[in-house]
Amino acid sequence: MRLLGTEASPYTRKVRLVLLEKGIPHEYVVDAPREPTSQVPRNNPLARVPTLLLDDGTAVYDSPVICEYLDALGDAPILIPRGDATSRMRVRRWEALADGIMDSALTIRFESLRPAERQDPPTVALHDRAITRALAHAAERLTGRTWCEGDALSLGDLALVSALLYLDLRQPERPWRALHPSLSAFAARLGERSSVRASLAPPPAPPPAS
Ligand SMILES: N[C@@H](CCC(=O)N[C@@H](CS)C(=O)NCC(=O)O)C(=O)O
Repeated sequence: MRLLGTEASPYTRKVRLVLLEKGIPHEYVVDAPREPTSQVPRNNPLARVPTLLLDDGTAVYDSPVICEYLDALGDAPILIPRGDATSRMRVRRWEALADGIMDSALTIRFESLRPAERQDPPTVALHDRAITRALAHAAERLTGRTWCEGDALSLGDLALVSALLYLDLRQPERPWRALHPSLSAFAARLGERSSVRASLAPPPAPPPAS
């Protein structure tokens, strides 16, 4: 299988972490969907990354669907609980919280790219408040805990660290570590995992043009 994504995309990082944690063989291809040569719009009508291409050409999107599919491929480790409906809901809810942080941070990013006179401060403030609340909510629930849910790594952890790394990239001035020691410790713990380190390494170079 091939994963089309971009280095900055937090949703792509979440999927990469799932692939790496589960040891699923794959090729990661950096492919910005707006580039004229991008394969993304041909495969995903929404023209968004991440898009996962299976060996038979099937395209899988968006990131929660991809993560659920990948998790169902094997049990080592199980990242979305299978049996207990409440545990499963809690992990998916952590993912929703993290994805919501990503959504709001992306909205703020797109606003910042518009000419100053066309930016909408109320929109930025709305999404900024959502991120602030979501971080406080996550921090409170992580206090005294190692993992978002249960006693092992789950998709919730991978989604949350992806959201935090995106904040580091796009909002380095946001003092979430100082405000939330439990989140800071969580990010440091997750940052030691080889999957997270590999996702932050420079991507493979494209093959030379012939
Ligand atoms: N809900 C989607 C969101 C994906 C998304 O918005 N990806 C952004 C990049 S972070 C994208 O591809 N935007 C289109 C573009 O940049 O042209 C998911 O979870 O996969």
